[in-house]
Amino acid sequence: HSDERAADDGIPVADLTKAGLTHTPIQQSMDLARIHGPVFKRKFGDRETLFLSSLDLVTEVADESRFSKGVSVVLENVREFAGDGLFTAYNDEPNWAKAHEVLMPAFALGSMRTYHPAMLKVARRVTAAWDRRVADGTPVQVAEDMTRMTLDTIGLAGFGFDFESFSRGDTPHPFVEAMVRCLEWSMKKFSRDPDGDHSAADAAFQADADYLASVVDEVIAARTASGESGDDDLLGLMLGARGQEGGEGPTLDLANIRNQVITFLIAGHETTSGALSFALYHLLKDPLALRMVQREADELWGDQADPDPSFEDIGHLPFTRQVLNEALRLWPTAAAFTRQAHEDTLLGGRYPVKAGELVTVLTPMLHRDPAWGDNPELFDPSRFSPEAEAARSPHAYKPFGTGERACIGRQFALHEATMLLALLAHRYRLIDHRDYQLDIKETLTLKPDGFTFTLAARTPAD
Ligand code: MNH
Repeated sequence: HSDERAADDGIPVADLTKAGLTHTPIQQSMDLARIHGPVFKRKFGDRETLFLSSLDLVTEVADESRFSKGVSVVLENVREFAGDGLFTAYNDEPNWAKAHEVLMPAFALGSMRTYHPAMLKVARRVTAAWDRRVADGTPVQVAEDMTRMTLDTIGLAGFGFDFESFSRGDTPHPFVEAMVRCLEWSMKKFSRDPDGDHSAADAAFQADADYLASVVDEVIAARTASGESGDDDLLGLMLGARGQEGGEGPTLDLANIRNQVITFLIAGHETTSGALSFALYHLLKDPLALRMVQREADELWGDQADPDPSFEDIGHLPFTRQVLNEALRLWPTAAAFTRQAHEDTLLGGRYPVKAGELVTVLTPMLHRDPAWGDNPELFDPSRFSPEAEAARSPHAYKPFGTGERACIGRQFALHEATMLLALLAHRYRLIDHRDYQLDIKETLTLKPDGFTFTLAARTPAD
């Protein structure tokens, strides 16, 4: 419950200073948008954040001549352990442009051909683990397994490092545990008591951050010592761009490469894991959509017990891709992004924003704007048919952010996730053994919490 008052500028203010931020700040903000509409300020202590979620206003802040990416208070905290990595760099930090130039080619659609074998190898770890669930009838912990799979994939494809997440039982790799604690620290720091003593939490955080850096240094040292260039993975590209002073193109220093590796391990797995988990949730609850994914997979792989998806196959799964798009509409797993005004300006001709001021786009509510029709809560992959997409503003859908600082890993995530979804739908029946009710956990990203189903083997094409 929040105090309300309309400030001079007519923007409703929800003051949460007394009530406090919950441990689900995105869902709390979605509720505030439902109460106050697509423009409101959330006040917490002496900090006010302007939230926007209508198509017309997001169209304005997406205009790169008026706004750029802003580094939010939470991202400032993430900077404490990801430094000037791509995700947390300031727009004018020279290392952003250098790293962007070095890494862009590695994320073009064609480069996915290079990562395809590693992605398939890890997809097979999922089916091996799930085949055992079929055999013993135990439920799958969906988000946990998707996190294992996306972490192993970015580790192998990006850096030639194997986290071996499927052979560790319930205890993740210590790197992952440290990373999760660092993310928790950066989220909690936002809402903590300014007068409290947080030195113990900060010291524990620093130890975790140092540990992350030391693991990454080992990965880099192992690559350097092996004498292999690994030219075509992310680490190989970054190391190759080092020390050719006077050569063509920019160079990256070791401290920055370390920040990039940490950034990719974080950005490259939490969000994709959530996207897959929400897609599986919706397929479980929508047998017709599941049937259509199965039909598409059957068309490619028929009744093969162990299909061998080619790189090209993944481009022939348009409906599966639509399912992922629609899951990311309802639950964009990186649920907010921040924009910063270049000059004093008026939004919608009436809401004043000062030069340098930050505004936050609340993506799940943008994705429920009236532009999506009168039943935005309905899961409906046909919203992403080519005709429907052509008829809609590109600014109505922003799960990967916007502009120059939009997600670099989009193709990577979609290739990996489309392949896995189709393979799973081809191989298993999903059984909703507990009538799962959606319960969303927020770390920095969104994930269905406590989500399980059981499995049965499927005879393809039946
Ligand atoms: Mn990703 C930026 C969402 C997968 C690496 N990502 C962003 C932003 C969003 C986002 C939103 C913009 C944030 C901002 O404006 O502050 N990312 C996603 C989603 C998925 C995803 C929803 C999966 C689904 N991201 C990935 C993957 C990788 C990756 C996979 C790496 C392999 N993302 C990045 C990086 C950036 C980014 C790096 C920062 C890019 C930049 O600012 O130059």
